[in-house]
Amino acid sequence: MADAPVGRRIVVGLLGLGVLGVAFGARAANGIAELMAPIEERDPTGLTGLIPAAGGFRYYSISGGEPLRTPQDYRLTVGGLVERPRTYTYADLAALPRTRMVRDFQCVTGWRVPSVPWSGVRLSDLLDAAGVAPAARALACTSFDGADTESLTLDQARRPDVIVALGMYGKPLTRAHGGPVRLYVAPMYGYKSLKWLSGITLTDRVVPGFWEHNGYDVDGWVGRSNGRGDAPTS
Ligand SMILES: Nc1nc2c(c(=O)[nH]1)N[C@H]1C(S)=C(S)[C@@H](COP(=O)(O)O)O[C@H]1N2
Ligand SMILES: [Mo]
Repeated sequence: MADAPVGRRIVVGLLGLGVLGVAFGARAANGIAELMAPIEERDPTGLTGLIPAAGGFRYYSISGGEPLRTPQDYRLTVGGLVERPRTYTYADLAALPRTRMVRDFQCVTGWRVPSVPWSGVRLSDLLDAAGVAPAARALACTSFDGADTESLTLDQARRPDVIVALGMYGKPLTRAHGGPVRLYVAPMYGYKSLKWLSGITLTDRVVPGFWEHNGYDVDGWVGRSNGRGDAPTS
């Protein structure tokens, strides 16, 4: 876990971009963010190997590698404040109704990949199946990289554009992009889309995750959070 000064540096950097947005307009600020991205990215990801990847994506891994689960040994547990805790296999998830959407993918550091086709299971379907207890207010999600964590409020998690993703670009999700299963939170910055998803625990309050401990907003809305003036994702 990085310490507080790192987090503050990021916040200051992002606020600076917000000021530029006022002076030059949001488009210019986006362009500047692109130029500055390599510097910005080094801050939150002191632990990270950043590799520019195909199609404008950058691979992120705070654990410094790509953990491996095959579809055969993959498991997703749903527990905490639920009536029916459950462990899903990959085959269980693949058999559930599939949601598809084409949306931009945007990292808070400025890079954006337009019109990415995603497919997966609505998180709300898994929550309904689990029977969320009345005391539950939020979700704490874990990754089988053993490092990254993310939170969502229950209301955010129930949105129809928040999925447990199994596919990207019409193919099974690749290992580098968080396969076999990752979160995909369409309206929020990329850090909310936890890769290599392994667990969902219903909690009575928001438990800030890795990126929030490193200075990012718990609510990661594109264009509204983290002091950025990005256009909303399409
Ligand atoms: N497990 C894990 N999930 C993660 C990250 C990470 O480092 N580890 N990085 C996040 C960030 S900051 C972004 S922008 C996206 C990047 O997704 P990609 O690696 O598929 O491009 O993954 C998010 N999910
Ligand atoms: Mo990111």
